Amino acid sequence: MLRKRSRLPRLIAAPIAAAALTLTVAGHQASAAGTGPSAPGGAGASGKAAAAPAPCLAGATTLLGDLDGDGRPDKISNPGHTGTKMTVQWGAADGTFGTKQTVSKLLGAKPGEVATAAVADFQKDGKLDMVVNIVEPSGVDDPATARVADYRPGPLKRANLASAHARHLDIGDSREVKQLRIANYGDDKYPDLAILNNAGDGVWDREVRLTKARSGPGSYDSEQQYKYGEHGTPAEPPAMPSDGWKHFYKSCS
Ligand SMILES: [Ca+2]
Ligand SMILES: [Ca+2]
Repeated sequence: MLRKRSRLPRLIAAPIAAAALTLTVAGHQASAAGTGPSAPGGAGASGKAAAAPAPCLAGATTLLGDLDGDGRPDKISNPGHTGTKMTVQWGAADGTFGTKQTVSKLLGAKPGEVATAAVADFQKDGKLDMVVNIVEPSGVDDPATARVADYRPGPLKRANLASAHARHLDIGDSREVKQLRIANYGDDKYPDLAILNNAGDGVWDREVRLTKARSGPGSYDSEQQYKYGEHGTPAEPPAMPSDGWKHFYKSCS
């Protein structure tokens, strides 16, 4: 018993020394990789966490910014600023962009449904976020309500634009959303939302959702609506902002 014990330290000593050597080598490699100019090899996780460049505009209706969180800019196009014809092209490692994919299809809109989206970095964490609304228009005066209405903070999944932190947004609870646009209300640094909707009985509204620091677009607020909202009709719809992206993002060139 005693003899066995006395030999124990020596038996353990060798493995410990080996382990210490391994740690030293690993530590050296890690620091060497960290000091490299690009360190692309690094641990996979650290590569993924690399910050993407700030979003920028490649034209009035085209935003370059990281939507899926891989650190590479993706290309988001929003013809007419309406949010109804938005497309995404995922950025590749060599700086090119993949084929255009319609946001409507990625979101899984069904036949007859209209998908509307607005993209900006609402909480200013460097990753683009998306507001989505999916509704089957009523075709009559009575507004249809949304099947899906979410605020989806980035990163979003490439396959279906899902977010791990998506939350319901009340934009489609009682109104039929026609357009979603980025807007600037209150003049802080957080992008806000302007919504064109069918409110029923021949009334089309511009509704607003203001963004608070780091929380994304808020709920309906009658004071903000009174201050920034507007009524109209299908024939004379309320004015909608088209300079939201331009206000918050600089040109890429
Ligand atoms: Ca990306
Ligand atoms: Ca964000």
